[in-house]
Amino acid sequence: MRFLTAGESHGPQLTTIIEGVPAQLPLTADDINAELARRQGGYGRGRRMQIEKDQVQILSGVRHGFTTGAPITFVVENKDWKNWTKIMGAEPITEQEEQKMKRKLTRPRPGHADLNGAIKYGHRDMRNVLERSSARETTVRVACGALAKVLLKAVGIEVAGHVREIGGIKAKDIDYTSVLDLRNRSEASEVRCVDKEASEEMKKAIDQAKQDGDSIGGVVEVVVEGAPIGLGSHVHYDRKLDGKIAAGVMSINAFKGVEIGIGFEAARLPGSQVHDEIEWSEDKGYTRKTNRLGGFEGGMTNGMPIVVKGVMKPIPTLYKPLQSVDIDTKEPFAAGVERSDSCAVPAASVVCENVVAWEVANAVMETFGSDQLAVLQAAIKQHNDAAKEF
Ligand code: EPS
Repeated sequence: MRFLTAGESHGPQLTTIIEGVPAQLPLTADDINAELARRQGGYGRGRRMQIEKDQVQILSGVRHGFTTGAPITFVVENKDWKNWTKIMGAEPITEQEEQKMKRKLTRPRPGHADLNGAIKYGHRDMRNVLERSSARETTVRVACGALAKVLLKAVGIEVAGHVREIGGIKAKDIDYTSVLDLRNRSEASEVRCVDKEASEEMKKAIDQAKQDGDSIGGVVEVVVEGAPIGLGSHVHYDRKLDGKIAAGVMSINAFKGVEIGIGFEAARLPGSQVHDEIEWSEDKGYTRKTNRLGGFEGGMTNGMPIVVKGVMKPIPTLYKPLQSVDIDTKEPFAAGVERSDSCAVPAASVVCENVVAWEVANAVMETFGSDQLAVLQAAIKQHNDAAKEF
């Protein structure tokens, strides 16, 4: 499967076209909208989320509630567009009109794509960079992930995400019985954190950051349960699924690090405390006594839950801006201030969940690829039965 996304933060709409989805998959706009609503929530979001009510329009590839095998088009409208039609319009405008609108950005925000993108693409107005580098784009990446989740669910794979850390406040390690349990408990928290005490502390930290005109980041975690053994491959670097997941997570706006399983902690422990001992039972087949490697050995899934963490840096748009330089005058200035969120980590956990879901669904299609859902389901069942007895 593959997809492209298009659209600017304050343009008319966001669009994605997804190709390679098997036919006969039951799919409705509600499946996608539920995920879009989750992404819009979370403590610490700014005023933009009160303007938008993200709803998908399915414009191709689905008929009477089932995928047809043809490319699927999702469109999500930007309600804010009506306030930006002139500023963001495709039609030429005069210099006087541009000056009157006062929305030209010439003071790049440290940590944002503004300056590098402007130099690279030759834009004197860095709005041309900002509009596309905005995390608004994650709306349609989540729409793709929502579709991936529907496909995964149909083959017995569940995905959940939660927040482990915000602004230096860490959640206690939690015991969860299943991915569904993890999902229900994180869903009940405004910061998507299953530790209730830590949730309250995180909210206070977000309030403080907002009051200070500052922003804070954090750590999110995604767990995938039910993946068959052998998604990805050891035979070539670009077929390793842990590598693809890491690339997907790293590509989310503001993400600066990825860990699989215990991740960086593996550097500090002896091998006997890192690798997971192998067991076999008639009921479950091959399993591991622990899951420190987060479901991966040799770039392939080993049947244990996939566990991925991602680090989000604080959002670079600050109401108390850092020092920058005006690209017209080269004089030092405070960076530009745009409306923004003081913390988007809870929303980012939903994005991360959907990005990981896409990579896993894609690996399922690569390994068991089929044009029809029922054939895919049969192939996975046969593989799972054989792996148990192997
Ligand atoms: C963003 C800035 C804010 C966020 C936006 C990401 O938008 P605005 O400039 O319109 O206030 O709300 O996120 C979304 C719109 C979204 O849907 O997540 C940025 O600069 O990255």
